[in-house]
Amino acid sequence: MNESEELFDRAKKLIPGGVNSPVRAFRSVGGSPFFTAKASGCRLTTVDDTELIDYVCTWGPAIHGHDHPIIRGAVSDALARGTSFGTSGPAEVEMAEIITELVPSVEKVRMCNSGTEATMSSIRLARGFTGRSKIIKFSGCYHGHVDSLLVKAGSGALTLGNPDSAGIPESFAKETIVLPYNDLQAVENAFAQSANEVAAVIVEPYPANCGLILPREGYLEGLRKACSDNGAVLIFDEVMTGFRLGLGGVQERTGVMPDLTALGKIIGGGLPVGAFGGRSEIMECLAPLGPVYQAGTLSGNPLAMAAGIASLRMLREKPPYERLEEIGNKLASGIREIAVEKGIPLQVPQVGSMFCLFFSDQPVENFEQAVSSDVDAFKPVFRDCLANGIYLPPSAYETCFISSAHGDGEISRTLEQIRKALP
Ligand code: KE4
Repeated sequence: MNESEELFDRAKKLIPGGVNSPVRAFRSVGGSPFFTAKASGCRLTTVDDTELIDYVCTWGPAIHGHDHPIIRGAVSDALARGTSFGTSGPAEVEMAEIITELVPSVEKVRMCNSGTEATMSSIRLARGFTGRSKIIKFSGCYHGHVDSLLVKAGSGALTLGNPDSAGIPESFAKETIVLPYNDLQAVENAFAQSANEVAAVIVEPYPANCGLILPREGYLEGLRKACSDNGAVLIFDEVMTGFRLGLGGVQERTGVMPDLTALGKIIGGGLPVGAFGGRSEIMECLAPLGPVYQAGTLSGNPLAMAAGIASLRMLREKPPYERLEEIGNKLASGIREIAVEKGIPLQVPQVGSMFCLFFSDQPVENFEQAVSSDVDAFKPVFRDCLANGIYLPPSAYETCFISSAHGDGEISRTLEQIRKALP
């Protein structure tokens, strides 16, 4: 038994499933999960001293690679001034200034401690602002473990085969309308049936929790119009895509402006963080100004702000997006070429530094098509890659991330290994 296996055995005695987040248990890909001792650049080193090229990037935050010296330095400087104040501090003001400067639709922003808190608070705010209770979400989209949104959810919920979590009262679930992504008619029908009851539509503008799915031409614009026509709040969950696909995320790439945006991951530079923001008239419904309550002991924590500000300043000063697009494209097209050579039905959707593998002979445009792809085909590829130093996300329903620390050498090594791993 190696050290990861020993640690996993100990963990399973005290932590449900041995993990603090389900997807880490490797349940859908088999085998015992490795434990990480350290991370640097685009590599993880396991407690058994195995080095892995990392395409999970701690699920998105590590866009600069792990343990970036500028982020490390910022955190250590902040550490010398204390870990938490419980009062407001200067770093929160700078963080708000950067986010409102760079995310086009965000006029006011509130910090919190996770992407889940960001989407949960956005939903509550939309309900408080509109006085309505129904929410429209899309099957396969994952917005964190929010009661109202763990209905036909993606990510770990889908990976474990329970996209509808237990523990959600029927009274909650009936307020959530779940529609297929990329189907505007379904949205129009839903509004026609419950027009004045819909508080918000929440969407991952580029869903990346049931693999990576891209919007059909005009789809996001159609969501925008349907919300405006029906007085519903459009919420973009950009926890994953915010600052990942450009300084202004998907809303900048597409020009489609939501009313509220949920953020997380990259804005914390690897420390626990979330944020939600948008139109001032909506944000000003939040306590202490308005009747919608939201709070957090560690919201705007000085260490998380230091890491996040360092990360965002680097992105603003030297945007890596062209390079990430180029390297992402190189990797995705390389994998497609290998699949064609081998006659394997494989789709490799890619945008910027995000890509995924769907074992399907058709492009995947929604959750239903994602789950009917050959999910089992992913498992041996994952295991073979892992055994040869390439760490892909441990689920066919996640998205791979590339960081600025991934270079041509890593890409060639990865293509070589994927060529061996594909049957
Ligand atoms: P957190 O509460 O995990 O910080 O964020 C929830 C969340 C919200 N919205 C989107 C679009 C997300 O992707 C996430 C979290 N992403 C998953 C990975 N797909 C986190 C990994 C995990 O659950 O361990």
